[in-house]
Amino acid sequence: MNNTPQIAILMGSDSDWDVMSEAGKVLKGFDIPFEMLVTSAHRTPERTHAYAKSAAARGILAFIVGAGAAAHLAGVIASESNLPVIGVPLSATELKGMDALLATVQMPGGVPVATMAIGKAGAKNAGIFAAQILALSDPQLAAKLVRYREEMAAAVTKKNEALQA
Ligand code: RP5
Repeated sequence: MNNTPQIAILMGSDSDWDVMSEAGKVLKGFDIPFEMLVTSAHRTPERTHAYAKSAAARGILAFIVGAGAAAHLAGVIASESNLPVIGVPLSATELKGMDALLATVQMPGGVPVATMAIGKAGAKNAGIFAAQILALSDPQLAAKLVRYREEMAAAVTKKNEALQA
């Protein structure tokens, strides 16, 4: 198996790591190689720009980017790369992620960021969304996504049956 990372999971702070790990768990479940690192739009701007510029040449196919507060990281990555950027707004302030949601989703026309829900559900969905992008050219991965849905539905049915018992 080729272990070159295909997805880059980025986040603005180590305090984001726990929530963003949800995306990593999903990718791992689908056997998608990924890398995960902290890089900040504000605290390490040069490193962030250089990383975004060089990612495609290293084999990265899409970014998953989480940040809280004035969440500019996903937008900055999108401004430096033509790869798809999936944004995950995180709850890091008294505004509980609404600040990050608006900062992530309100991109100017021409520079898209596919924005997920705030927090863990958003990070998990970002992993699935990245898998769906890769599955467009990978029938084996597409089959795994079909199974994932079937298992999710079966788990709901099972829980419901337990409630009825
Ligand atoms: C953002 O500020 C980060 O993405 C994080 O969610 C938030 C708070 O960062 P720390 O002060 O915890 O490092 O840039």
